[in-house]
Amino acid sequence: MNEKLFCLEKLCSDVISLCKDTGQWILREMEEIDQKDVKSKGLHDFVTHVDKSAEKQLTKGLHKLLPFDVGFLAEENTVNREDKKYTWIVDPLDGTTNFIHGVPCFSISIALCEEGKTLLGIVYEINRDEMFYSWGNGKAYLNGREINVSQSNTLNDSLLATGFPYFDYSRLEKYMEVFMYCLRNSRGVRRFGSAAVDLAYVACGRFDGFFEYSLKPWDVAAGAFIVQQAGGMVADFSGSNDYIFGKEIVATNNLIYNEFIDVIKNVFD
Ligand code: 2AM
Ligand code: CA
Repeated sequence: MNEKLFCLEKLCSDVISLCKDTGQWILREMEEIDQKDVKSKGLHDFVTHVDKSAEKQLTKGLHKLLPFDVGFLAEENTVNREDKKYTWIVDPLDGTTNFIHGVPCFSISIALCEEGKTLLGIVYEINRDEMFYSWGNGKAYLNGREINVSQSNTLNDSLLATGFPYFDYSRLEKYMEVFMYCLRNSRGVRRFGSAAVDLAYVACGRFDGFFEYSLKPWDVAAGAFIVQQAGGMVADFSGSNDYIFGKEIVATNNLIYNEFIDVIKNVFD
């Protein structure tokens, strides 16, 4: 299959419909969820039948939309990973811990990549019915309205977001050093519990910057792309491009990037 055989704008709109349907189903399931439904995948890492069923619904729908030469990289492994020209990177429920505790911040995150290059990204924050997306025309959208990163030009004027380490404590001290710097030198630091939402909020200018380590490709692929399309910057902690598979990410508006990455580089180098 080659790119001429599908229109990214139409594909994006079809994936949006799919996310809406699955997202509303997830919301209905939240009423029923019980601690007995929660299984542990690793230290402090949980999964429910809702994550798995949502992933099946999404990957089935995505397969119908693009049936050929497309593989999946999906968090719950309900589909085999195969290396193809195109890859859907899917997190059916980003913020599972919030979901099982009834805290209303979780999302669906879907990106389509062609040999490592992201072609489209969608983050659907289910509770607020907010659809963040871009299909690579140089623009990003929230519920049909174009969005851009913020204009704050110093960390001191910035609201930042992060995710606290919850299983890999090997870099906790360095993380805390950056965190303390941010506490002292910004308007504040938020921790919402869905990296995809944090990135979407950087894209639309609610947050000015975000950093976290130990993230997986499905947590960041879509959101990082939306940030870039909205005019922002994304990097790993050394300022390079290995932020999808490299398990560390910093995303900012274009104005505070140098100041923020210097703080992170100095600590993590
Ligand atoms: P997940 O819900 O898809 O696993 C925020 O720190 C990120 O880490 C989220 O994107 C979340 O993705 C992941 N995560 C996994 N387990 C977590 C936990 N116990 N607490 C916080 N985040 C967790
Ligand atoms: Ca997940």
